[in-house]
Amino acid sequence: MLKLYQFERTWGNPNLSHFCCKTETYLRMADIEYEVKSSLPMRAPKGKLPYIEDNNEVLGDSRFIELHLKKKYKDLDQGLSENELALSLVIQRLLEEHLFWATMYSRWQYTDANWQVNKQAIFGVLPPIIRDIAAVYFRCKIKQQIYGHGTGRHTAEEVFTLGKQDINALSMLLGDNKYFLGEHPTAVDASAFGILINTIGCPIESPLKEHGLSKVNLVNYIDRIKYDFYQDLYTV
Ligand SMILES: N[C@@H](CCC(=O)N[C@@H](CS)C(=O)NCC(=O)O)C(=O)O
Repeated sequence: MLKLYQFERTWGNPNLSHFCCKTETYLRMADIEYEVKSSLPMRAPKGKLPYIEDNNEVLGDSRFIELHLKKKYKDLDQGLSENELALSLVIQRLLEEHLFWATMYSRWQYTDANWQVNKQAIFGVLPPIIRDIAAVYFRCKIKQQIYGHGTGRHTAEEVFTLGKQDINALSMLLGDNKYFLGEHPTAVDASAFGILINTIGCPIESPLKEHGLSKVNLVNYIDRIKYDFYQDLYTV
């Protein structure tokens, strides 16, 4: 059976990693059988989670995993028009390559309170001294990534100004739709759920989260997908 390697569940959500949550949501939306294996980025083929193992094939990066799942199991985007496919890609890139970084800034850099919550969630399982060393090492590394991306060069106000623009655009595009491209879940919804629940639906406080919470359609969208595809999280 396909194995999905990801962080431990936490915060009552599918995953604190946007991309792990995205991948698991695709698997569930497409009704593909899989088993979860807890892992850490240093064990992953590209040094980042998630990765999968499927019949001795090991694949890293949620975008290549998605291509694999579409080809081998089920393509959630089947039947979409060329325009819809283009829109789907554009929305995913905004979520994964832009809004994502504002949420990383919120977790790793914005306030000490957020950092403590994030640290506990990721490193809390490790023994005390190793936990602190790993936390310092990874915080430094991720802050460099945020800086490298460009987000880390802005003031907090600027980071959240840009992030709020993303939220506004996503809320406008979703409108009253059940899913981004209509009545049925497609790949963009797996991505949107993974990134939005980790923006609005997690215990990391910021003006970005507050702004997201003011968009009722986005809040309902996340709640609905969580309820429809992660019933097991409600019964634990
Ligand atoms: N483009 C990758 C991004 C994956 C990613 O950024 N994973 C993060 C967790 S959300 C990670 O493992 N980071 C560890 C690191 O950068 O050292 C994907 O789509 O899977």
